[in-house]
Amino acid sequence: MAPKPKWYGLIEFPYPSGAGLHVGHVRSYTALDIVSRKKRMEGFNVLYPIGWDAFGLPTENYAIKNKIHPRRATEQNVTTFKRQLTALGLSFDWSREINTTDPQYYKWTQWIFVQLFKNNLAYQAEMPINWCPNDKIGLANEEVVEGKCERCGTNVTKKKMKQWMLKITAYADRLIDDLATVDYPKKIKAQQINWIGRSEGVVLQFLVKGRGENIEVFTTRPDTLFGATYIVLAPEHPLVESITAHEQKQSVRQYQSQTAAKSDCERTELAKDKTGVVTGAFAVNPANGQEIPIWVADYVLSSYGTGAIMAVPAHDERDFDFAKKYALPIVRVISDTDTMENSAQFNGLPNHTARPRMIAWLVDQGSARVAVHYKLRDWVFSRQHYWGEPIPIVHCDKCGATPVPEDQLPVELPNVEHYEPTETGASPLAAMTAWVNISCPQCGGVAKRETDTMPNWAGSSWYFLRYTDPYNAAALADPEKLNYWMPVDLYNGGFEHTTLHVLYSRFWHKFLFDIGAVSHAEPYLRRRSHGIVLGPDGRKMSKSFGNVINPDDIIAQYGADTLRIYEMFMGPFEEMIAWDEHGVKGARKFLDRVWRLRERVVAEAIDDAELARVIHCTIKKVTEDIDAMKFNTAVAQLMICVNAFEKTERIPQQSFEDFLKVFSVFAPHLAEELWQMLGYTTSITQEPWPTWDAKMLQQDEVTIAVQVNGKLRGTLVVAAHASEDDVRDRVEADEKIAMHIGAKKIVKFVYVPGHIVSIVTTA
Ligand code: ANZ
Ligand code: ZN
Repeated sequence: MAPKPKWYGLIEFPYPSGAGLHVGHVRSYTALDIVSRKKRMEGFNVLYPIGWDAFGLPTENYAIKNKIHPRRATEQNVTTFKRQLTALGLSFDWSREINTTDPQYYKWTQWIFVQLFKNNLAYQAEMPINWCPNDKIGLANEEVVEGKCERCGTNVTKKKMKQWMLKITAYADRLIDDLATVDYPKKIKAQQINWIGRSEGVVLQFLVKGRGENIEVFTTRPDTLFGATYIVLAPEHPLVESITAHEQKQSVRQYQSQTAAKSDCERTELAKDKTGVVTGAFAVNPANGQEIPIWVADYVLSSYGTGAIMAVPAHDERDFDFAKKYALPIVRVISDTDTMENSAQFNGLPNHTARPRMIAWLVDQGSARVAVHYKLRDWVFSRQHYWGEPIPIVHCDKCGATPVPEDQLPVELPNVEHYEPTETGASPLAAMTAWVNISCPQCGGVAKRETDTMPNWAGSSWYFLRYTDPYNAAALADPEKLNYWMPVDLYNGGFEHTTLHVLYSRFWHKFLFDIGAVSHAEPYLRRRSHGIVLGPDGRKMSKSFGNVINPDDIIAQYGADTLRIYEMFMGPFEEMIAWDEHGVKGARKFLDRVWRLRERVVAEAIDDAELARVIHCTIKKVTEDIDAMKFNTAVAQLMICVNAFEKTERIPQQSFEDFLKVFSVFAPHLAEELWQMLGYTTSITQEPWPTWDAKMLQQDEVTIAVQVNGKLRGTLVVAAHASEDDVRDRVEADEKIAMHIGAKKIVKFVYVPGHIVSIVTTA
């Protein structure tokens, strides 16, 4: 027997929160369950696994609040989730269940970190990090939403701390370019590209007047150089201190400390009132030797480009606002017809001609170099919290940061008495001196363990690899198994993970590819996203709105199949949809109708062409709709099929079986029950997926509309394959239509097969 082809379907493994399963999880998991069940029946070797993304702040916070250990809280939450998922009849391979908090799992998360460290992609840096004063935790940029902590809503401030960083920027180009090799929705690709924000421009040198130093500015608009009327340094720029004139020192320092409290988001907001302070120093414009003032202003960020800009108020909105406020000169260098002006030898040239010539001229004279900058920043990877993977590093005065030897992994999270964050911002692990003090693995001298832990994005950056070989103690997975199962054929998850989890995991996967640990450059062949399920009131489900629907209640009242069918039928899969109790009732009624059909099933074959046509149409439509992830229209077709069954007194068993097979992937419990009632002792899941016959799809007769001079004048039932001549004969023989033609002559007769006849007559 030929080996089965593989198919790997993946859902984003859940975070086992205290709140239990959400109906949003149900939408995503049911959809991929349907695809997985169908693929199995089509003869694929299917991997549809599940596990727990169980480290992270919510569990830690829940544990602190409820005075139980996060490990216990996680166990309880997993038990609840498991019960709920099992009730839904999801066909997960439970033998591959993984848990990111299991030391045998995070051993490999730590191993990957060590490889990153050895390849200079993990490093420590003193970083002004986003700091949530409430959660007492450093936040990645992505966790700051409009200047506020994503978790608790507190205003985020800045705090300088030594952090572990991962050099995702080293992969920026490949993370953009390789998107061309995968099937993701356009919107998701665009979001990733924007997030990485590759920007091609030039770095220009502006000499500081009276000093030997240059200020470098990054600009995407070197063509506007003659219009640069001042320079702006970010308040954190290293030159601020040395160039500021004596009499300006105090106001500059004051301004710097004001800025420290603001988030990048607040600082660069277009609408915000611009502030700044003059340094008293001047810079020389390399294009015309003009001396222009140097300012410090917080609308320039230290973390982007070179942390300094040339301001061109005539052509840049932020610079314009600033120049207006501080009465700085505004010089237009590009006219309304896009030709150059106020630009010396470039005057009169079209902008697109001047631009490359200006760059060449500046590069020639040594005041410019071409540069690419990215919005993407390196990934702040450490957290000062308990409930995460310990970072497997030992600090030695002599040897510096040294990785824990691989044969000593995992570095297990010790049991601490207090896992509350400390007021100083240090991890609770820092207080465990017995654990912290250790001898250096390299020189044997006195050393200390790293006490920071990894962010909750760590375990989810490679979990899909572990499913291929979940109990392997010698490697993150057996290379042969990885090679067989990877890449993931279909990965479904939330839109909100596009720039975080999906990007992070692509980065790790590319790194693992580079060191030969995996054999593909991209982890996911096809990515799709489901729309979120809103509360009945159209708002996001939330405890505080009291609009949360608990899947347990729906299952208890209507059954798991009802919940599955309802969530698939509620609307297009990728769209946001509000919960609707009527829809749930409708789904249950539909299942009741299917249940009653069994009374009319007869063993003998019946020659019913119309019923056969509906069955074949149903198989075709459901097959194609599942492939295209149009689950709602697939359910609609199942309903059409049930209508057709209800119209006949006797349903041939063969037809009913075909229906049950395609229906079974949506409503597995009811389908299995009916299958057994037909006398089968094996499961319907073992049946091959039914096929359709294209010849059977045609309708024998069709109803067509007849228009005379643009007005509907009647309908006719004709053979589906009738020729235009046949149809014309029928039309002319029809008394009612003939009445509308009367004595006039037909000048045009158009027949659109199966749909409409359009007749134009003489006046
Ligand atoms: C002069 C200029 C003239 C600019 C003009 C724009 C328009 P993107 O495309 O996002 O890369 N810029 C550079 N570094 C900055 C920083 N650290 N903080 C804030 N703004 C910064 O944007 C590049 C442009 O953003 C650069 O080009 C610079 O302003 C500004 F008509 O230089 B431009
Ligand atoms: Zn040492």
